[in-house]
Amino acid sequence: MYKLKSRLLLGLAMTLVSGCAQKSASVRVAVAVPLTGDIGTEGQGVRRAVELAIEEANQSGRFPYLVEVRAFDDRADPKEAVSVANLIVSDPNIVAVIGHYNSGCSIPASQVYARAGIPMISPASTNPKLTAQQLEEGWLGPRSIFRVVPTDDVQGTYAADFVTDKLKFKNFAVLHDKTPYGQGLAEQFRERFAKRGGQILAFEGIASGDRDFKALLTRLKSLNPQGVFFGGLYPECALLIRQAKEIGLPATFFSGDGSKTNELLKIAGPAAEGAYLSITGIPVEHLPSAKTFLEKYNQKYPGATVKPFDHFGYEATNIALDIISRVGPDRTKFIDELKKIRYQGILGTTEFDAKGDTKNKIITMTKVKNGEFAIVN
Ligand code: ABU
Repeated sequence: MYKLKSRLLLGLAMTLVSGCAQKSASVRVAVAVPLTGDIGTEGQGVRRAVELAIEEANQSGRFPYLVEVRAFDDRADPKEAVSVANLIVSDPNIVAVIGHYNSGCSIPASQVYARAGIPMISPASTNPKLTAQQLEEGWLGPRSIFRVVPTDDVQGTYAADFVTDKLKFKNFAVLHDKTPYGQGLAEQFRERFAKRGGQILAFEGIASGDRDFKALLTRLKSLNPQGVFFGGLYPECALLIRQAKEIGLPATFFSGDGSKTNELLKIAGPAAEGAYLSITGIPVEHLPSAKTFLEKYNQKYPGATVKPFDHFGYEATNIALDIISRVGPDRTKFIDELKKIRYQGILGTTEFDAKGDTKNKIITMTKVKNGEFAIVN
């Protein structure tokens, strides 16, 4: 009896020790986004969503090891993104990267990841080049770059068709922030609008970080455009909208997914009323499949606002976790699985095309009404 008891106790102790040993081994997922600066508001949201997904995975008990998040701040700066990417590839425990946010960061960073054979899933970068570059001759790695958001050719075309078909606008002034995202989206809009018979009265770049656009807007006023389309991010978009109102430019403002955030409403204030902003996918609060995600997010982060790309970050992380649970922390196997995945999650079914782009191509148009974004398509 004594011997049996001792053996049981020894067995239990060994199980506990081996269990602890297994859990102490860590497998890492990196999230690389802006965590500081103007765009830090958006990147912090993605980080929160990624951490929520990882916490749920650890609590589920489905992994024999601890899955850890490593968060990196690229400050929305392409050079910093490359530095961050080099740090990430130097950590052998990192299996996959969720990031980056800005296309201008994702494109150069992706080249570092590809050379190291690390898979990357962007929750927000929409410039087509990010994935298209992998099909070009001279690409220095496996085809390992993916994204869960539709691209700017889809969004720019959608916006141009919307203003042509629904609003019957005949002319536009088009502005952009000279970044791969902002300029790319503006070019897609310009091309499609002109193709549909619309007139482009102006096409001009501004500098990210500029704060005074009154001279530019006064010039645009003399052209009397029906609409102004801005390709860029919310800080500049909000100021353009506010200053247009201040100088009496009566045109309707349009922008894309980089501007559609509650931060824009805070800066632009009442001047934002009537502005149109397109967004990738369906806003999370209108997605029945995201109800539980929202509940858990609000529970874990009371008082935090869910940002427009958070549910994409959550989905990208859950896709990564699903693959790790099936093939283990092996980057090569991970990439092979990602290419053929058919994942059912809060975005519906996610599958990737030959470039690595999601096959989900939904764009939603919103309009600011009573200080909120209302769906209008
Ligand atoms: N797609 C919205 C903003 C992020 C980017 O593509 O640069």
